[in-house]
Amino acid sequence: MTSPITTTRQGDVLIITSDNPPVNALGAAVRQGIQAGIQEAKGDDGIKAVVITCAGKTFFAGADITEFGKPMQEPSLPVLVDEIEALDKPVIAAVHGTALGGGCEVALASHYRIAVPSAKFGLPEVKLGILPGAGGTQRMPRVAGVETALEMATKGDPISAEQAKAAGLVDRLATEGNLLADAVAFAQEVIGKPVSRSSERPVTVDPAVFEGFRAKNAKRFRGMDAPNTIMDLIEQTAGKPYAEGVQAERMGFMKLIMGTQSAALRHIFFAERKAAKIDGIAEDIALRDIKRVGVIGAGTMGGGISMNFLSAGIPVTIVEMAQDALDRGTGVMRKNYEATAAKGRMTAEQVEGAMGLLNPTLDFGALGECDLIIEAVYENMDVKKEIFGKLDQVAKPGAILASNTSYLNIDEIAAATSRPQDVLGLHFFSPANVMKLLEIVRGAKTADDVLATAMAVSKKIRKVAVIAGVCYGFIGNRMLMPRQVEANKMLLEGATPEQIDKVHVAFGMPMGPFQMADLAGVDIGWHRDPNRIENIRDALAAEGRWGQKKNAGFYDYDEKRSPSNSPRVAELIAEWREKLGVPQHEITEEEIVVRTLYTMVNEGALILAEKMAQRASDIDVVWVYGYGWPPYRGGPMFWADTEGLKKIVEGLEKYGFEVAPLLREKAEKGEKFNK
Ligand code: TC6
Repeated sequence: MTSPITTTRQGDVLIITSDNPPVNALGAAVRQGIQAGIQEAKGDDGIKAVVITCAGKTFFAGADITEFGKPMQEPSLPVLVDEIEALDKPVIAAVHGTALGGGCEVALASHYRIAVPSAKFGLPEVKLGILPGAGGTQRMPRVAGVETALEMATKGDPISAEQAKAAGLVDRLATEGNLLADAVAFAQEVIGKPVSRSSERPVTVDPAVFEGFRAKNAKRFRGMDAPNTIMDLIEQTAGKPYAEGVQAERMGFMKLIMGTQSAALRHIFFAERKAAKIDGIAEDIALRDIKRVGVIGAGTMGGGISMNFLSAGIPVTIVEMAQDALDRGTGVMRKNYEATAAKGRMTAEQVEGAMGLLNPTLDFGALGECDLIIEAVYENMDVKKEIFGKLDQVAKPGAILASNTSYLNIDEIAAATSRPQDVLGLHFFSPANVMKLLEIVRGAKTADDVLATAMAVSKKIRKVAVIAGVCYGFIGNRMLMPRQVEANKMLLEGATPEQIDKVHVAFGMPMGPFQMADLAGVDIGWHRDPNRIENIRDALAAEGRWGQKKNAGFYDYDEKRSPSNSPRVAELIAEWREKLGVPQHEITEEEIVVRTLYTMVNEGALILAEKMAQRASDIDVVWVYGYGWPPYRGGPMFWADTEGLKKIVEGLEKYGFEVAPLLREKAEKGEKFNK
């Protein structure tokens, strides 16, 4: 097999080039090739300096994640980076694309770093539940300072070459497109100078920095193993020799990589990428061209959906029925962009650029120039059918017609047109300009190229998309239903909203079912008839307890929106218990887990058996990216696998639930949902 590494010479500079598509992951062959290159430099007096660089779209994007959990082939990455650093001839890392994880550690072990301005540096290991285990926790503080190291290694977000230069991580910026020549010139300048090794640099640590950092991020890192281990390791750089720190790093790495959190996070990494693959459709299918998008409805959803496209540079025609609604909608979009600009995440020119791509109009006929049209009006089948009938008249041939419905039948909507093959669901999640998830709903007649185009477009607007089949609530909302039903029942049987929410928050969710109801609005879906009160939720809504927006819902809220238990809600619950004659019992944490979480897994098994999701990992992606399921638990189906499917079945049976046949079958065979 040919090596992905080649070495060439320019004068007395040895150039080690990796060509390991798609992202130059540091797999065994790459590591062996670099090691051979370093040996070549060591053994040849004619070589006075080394440049390490990559072909293709990026510098090393990290260790090869597919190798994790398998026997390690020599040299390991920690050994390799030490050999790079130990060379007594200057080594220059020449960086383009993204130097991530192990890639960033190769750069840190090199004696100098040069990068094109578009390059990025990052330590994203924490997002995989592990830590920079090739000296990264020890070299980064020495090179870029403790604060930069803490930010990069515990949060995992990359920084620009410019920021890296300011932090001391990059020594020199190269001219875009001229990286190799600039790197060789840099190498020639430093030939003969004593090499500066990152691991030998001193580091100063102010304990107050750590205290402050931990306090500021306590909520963010709640329940997560990796960030806490990383903070400890960086703290250890103070006053300790490098060798000792790196040994602790090794132990920390091994512990994390063998843990469930890392397995869950790696599962989600691959699940997200797998979700983009549509079963039965060739990857090279010809796509439809999407140059302009139409959005029907300038409400919260329509506005948020439009912003995705505008931000990606795709012009949008947005249609409303009345001028004031149109003005209000475009006003909200502008305000949202300006708020982003105020936080420094957009420039004023970018705001104007995005808004300049928007064509707000009352003329439905203007949708005739759009290649993809998304309907985002309220949930009413008759209204939607009427809109799609009208769309059929004005849309150009081949335009994709999408509904943003959260529940309704896409096939019925498609039947209102003469072109059901062009119709599908695009279910965005609120706030649509922020939430990463997109459910692409495949109708019975949706054409393959329509689905594939929707998937490609989702990538352009930086969404994580999952294919769902036509069923009530698709994947996410369908699984939310049993959770909600059981949570409400438990209120009547003796639990408090706080008791149920607490279990969900302790599990790692951002909030529990009742906190979520208060945030979304208790009045959502209420029939608004004060004489028709059928349950506790209706009773709250009828009293104007609509949730956070009214400072009262399942909880009472003060001016700062801090919740407290509500005596009035307790009274209402007691009234309903009595009225319905529901027997009381003590509700344990176990019961809450089974009735609100195991039931979701059960519904997920039904969804899978009905082929409403392509694979179990797609369900996990929906819950992690759309509903705040803690990524370190890998999504409901992965979590069920880690709990053990037998245990899930026993729990469901104990509380009298009908177990989904697929779940039972897998439990009996000792199988898992995710292989
Ligand atoms: C580490 O370094 C630990 C070090 C300590 C050791 C002791 N390995 O994302 P894309 C695949 S941990 C293996 O669609 P993009 C990916 O699965 C690592 N495979 O591309 C996909 O395969 P598919 C720290 C990898 O242009 C294909 O490449 N590094 C790896 O949108 C294309 O990927 C990270 O966590 C990998 N490391 O984004 C970085 N990376 O086509 C992870 C990617 O068969 N990677 N693949 O589906 C990324 O963030 C992004 O891939 C990207 C490129 C920004 C590099």
